[in-house]
Amino acid sequence: MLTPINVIGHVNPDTDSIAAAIGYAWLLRERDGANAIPSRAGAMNAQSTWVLKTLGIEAPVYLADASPRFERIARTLPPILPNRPLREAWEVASGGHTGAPIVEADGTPLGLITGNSVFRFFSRQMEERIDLGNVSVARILSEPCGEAADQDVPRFTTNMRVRDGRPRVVRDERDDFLVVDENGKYYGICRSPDVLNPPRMQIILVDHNESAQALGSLDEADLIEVLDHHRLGNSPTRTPIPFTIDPVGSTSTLVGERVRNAGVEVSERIAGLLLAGILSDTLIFKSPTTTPRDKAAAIWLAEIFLKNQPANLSYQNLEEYGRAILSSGTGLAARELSSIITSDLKLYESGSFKFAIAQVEVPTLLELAERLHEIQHALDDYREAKGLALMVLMVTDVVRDASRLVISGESGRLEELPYTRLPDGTLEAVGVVSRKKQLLPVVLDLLQ
Ligand SMILES: [Mn+2]
Repeated sequence: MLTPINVIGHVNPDTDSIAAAIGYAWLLRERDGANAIPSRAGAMNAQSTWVLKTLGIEAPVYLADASPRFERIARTLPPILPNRPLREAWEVASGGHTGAPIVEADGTPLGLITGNSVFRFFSRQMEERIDLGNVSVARILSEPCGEAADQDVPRFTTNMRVRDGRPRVVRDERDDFLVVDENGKYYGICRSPDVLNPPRMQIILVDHNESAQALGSLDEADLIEVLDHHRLGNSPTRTPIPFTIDPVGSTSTLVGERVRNAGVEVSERIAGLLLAGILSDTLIFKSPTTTPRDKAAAIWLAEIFLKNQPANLSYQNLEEYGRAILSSGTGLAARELSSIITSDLKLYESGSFKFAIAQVEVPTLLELAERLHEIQHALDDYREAKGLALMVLMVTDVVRDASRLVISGESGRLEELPYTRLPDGTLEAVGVVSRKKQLLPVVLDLLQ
């Protein structure tokens, strides 16, 4: 079997990370015949959940870290029922290089037939039957194999880290161990050499390259490729790898371009998914990070998707689809206060002036009013706890391209911000959606 390759986006995955992982894994399978598995490094958010459900696409596999699991080293030998004759199990155990798995009809493993277990069974039979005089090997081999199984074999669960099972294996005299699924049912057998030296996972990072944003234990895996559109911040690799950082608006753009160049036939679902990644990351081309390449890729994908939409959908154009995607995100009412403030927070310094700008994207600003009071308090608390002079929360309405700024601290320094002050004390910044390219430069100017 081909080595599995996990294609995975950053932790706290957004729609671009999910779409790029699924789309790129699909291309690698389609174009290169690779065993590429779309993966995710965290829970799906409301928007990407909506996109996958709308398109009828399965969520990527969740990978908490890149440390190999027992599933990876398990050999899935066909199980043998305990009432089958020992001869049958012995043929498997002596023919292969592992023990033979003896498993009840309901999938519960009873144990393993190994050279040792059979030897012990023969010895017992000889002792018991010595008085009868005539002990035939053929007769012993026709006994139910369950009787001869080693029933004390340690069991490891498929999703357990191999490194966590290693101490147990090192202490044990056995060579073979059972692997069971989360329900304790038989999955396969693993051998001690594989436990002591498991194959490293093969990982492709999409939509990020900094290990701080990647799944855990990346150092235990082989990083074999990076496809991204963020600033460079990766750790060294063991060998040279294909490494792409292209300053476009989304990683889905880069995947879409590769799909187009490969000339492979792309389904409307994959086209709709990559299109969703582009529209989400560029806020339907309104984010200042958008480039002509994002639009070109989106238009090409939209042509494929809109013409052959799944039966339940009837989007007229790319904008309508984009607005539906952006509206599907979680509103302020349903979010934890702490996540509103800290899930996308960046710290800055201007001389000795320390400040923070947090951003939260919402499908509507209507819910801000009812939570403004507690948000303001939480900002004040956070700012004081961190010793900041100023803290700004940028609540961005991604459907209508406007932000509301909630300010805590020395707001006097921001009096000249070119935005409208509303009666509730917040600032209304129409057309402002990017912290990096729009808000931050204006704030830094005032602080000079
Ligand atoms: Mn992205």
